[in-house]
Amino acid sequence: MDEIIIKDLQVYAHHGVYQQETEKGQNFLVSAALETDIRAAGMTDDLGLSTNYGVVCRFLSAFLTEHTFKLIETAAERTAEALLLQFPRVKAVVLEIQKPEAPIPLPFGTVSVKIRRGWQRAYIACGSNIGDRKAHLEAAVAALREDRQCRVQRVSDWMETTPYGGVAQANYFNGAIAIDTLYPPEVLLSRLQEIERAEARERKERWGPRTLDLDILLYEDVVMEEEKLTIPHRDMINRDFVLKPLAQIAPYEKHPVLGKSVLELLDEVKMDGEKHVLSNNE
Ligand code: A4P
Ligand code: MG
Repeated sequence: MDEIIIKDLQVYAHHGVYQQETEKGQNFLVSAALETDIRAAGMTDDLGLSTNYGVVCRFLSAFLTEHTFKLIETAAERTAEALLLQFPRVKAVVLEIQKPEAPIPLPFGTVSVKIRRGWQRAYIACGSNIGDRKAHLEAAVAALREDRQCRVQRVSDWMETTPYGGVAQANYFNGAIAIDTLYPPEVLLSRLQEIERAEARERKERWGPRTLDLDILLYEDVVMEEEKLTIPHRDMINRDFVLKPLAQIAPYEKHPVLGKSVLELLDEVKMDGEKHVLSNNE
């Protein structure tokens, strides 16, 4: 990805653990590599298609002088987040904050922290089979749209499906949502569970009826297997009601373990798997 690079922006600010640091202040040097596509701006000579580095410098300077943090770790974390929320063309930022006048009673050049933060693509499966099923799914999309740390990119059709998993229950509506998010996977899961709770989801029976179920299917090419969170979703490859809506919004996205696209996985489940999708089933 292209980059716009700012090196050693000087900011006089008040971050530090010691009282003298927060009271008197000191110089910090901020460097940022903004990962962003600048081809269109380069081809047209139009600043409107890029991110103005002067504005970014003023933003960094204002943010770091208006806030006070004990740790430069926190200063970097919060600054990166604010920058990503403020400048929509920036996909990720590598941010370094140096503290060359840190109170260390030894000769040294500088100390710094350096982090990379960015928007991450995640795919979410949603399902409902109690009450106004489509309204529950719409509520999930609305809640994600309202969350500044998430940007809803695509939403599939809601597809009516017969229940899977052997529990006798009403038909579902299922769908898939593509988001870009600043949340790491575990935090995204908590956020989705909050949204489920807001729709009065009660956890009773495994595979049983629910007003709203939100599962993380894929998160970039992350592979993790913990009891609380498994990515890619453990059972997605066996579920036509997951793969069909997912194929609508991300047909060529690859399963990071199997190396197969969503379309390939859907073809396999269509051939050998159970059939649950009633509508949209060409
Ligand atoms: N968990 C682990 N990995 C993940 C992940 N990738 N995304 C953990 C979300 N959660 C994940 O989920 C149980 C635990 O899984 C969570 O606490 C989380 O830490 P849950 O939603 O609380 O409970 P559950 O309903 O017992 O499990 P789950 O996995 O959500 O249910 P399923 O397997 O999705 O089954 N038939 C049709 N046609 N359509 C459906 O949508 N859904 C189910 C629910 C059954 N039959 C269905 C449908
Ligand atoms: Mg779930």
